[in-house]
Amino acid sequence: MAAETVFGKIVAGEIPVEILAETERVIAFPDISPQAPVHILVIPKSTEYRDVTELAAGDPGLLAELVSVAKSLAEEHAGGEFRLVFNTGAGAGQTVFHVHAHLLAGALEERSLL
Ligand code: DGP
Repeated sequence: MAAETVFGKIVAGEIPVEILAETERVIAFPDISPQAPVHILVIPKSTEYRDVTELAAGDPGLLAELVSVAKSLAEEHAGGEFRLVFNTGAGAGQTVFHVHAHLLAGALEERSLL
């Protein structure tokens, strides 16, 4: 179980965000500090999974749903081509321990990997 995080508060509606996509189990909203012309966070509503390895092991179908939502958003906002980044672990730059995919698209710098 992930500890309470800012994304848990977003899922609970305690911190307002612009919801760009929503399914029963997934929501997506703009990153507060965009690193690309399109920079959207796609997250499960469940607070159970700290990172993508836990999600892949615990609920691979939900991981597939994240990817599917990311693809739809990339089609809507950036012609369908995109980069999906899961920072995993503090040493790799993860700061929020509620699994999230960074969807990056639109005129990306060749080496901008976040
Ligand atoms: P990471 O470093 O991979 O854990 O990325 C966390 C991202 O979350 C970072 O790019 C900034 C974003 N972020 C943090 N707090 C908020 C918030 O309150 N609202 C939104 N929209 N994004 C946030």
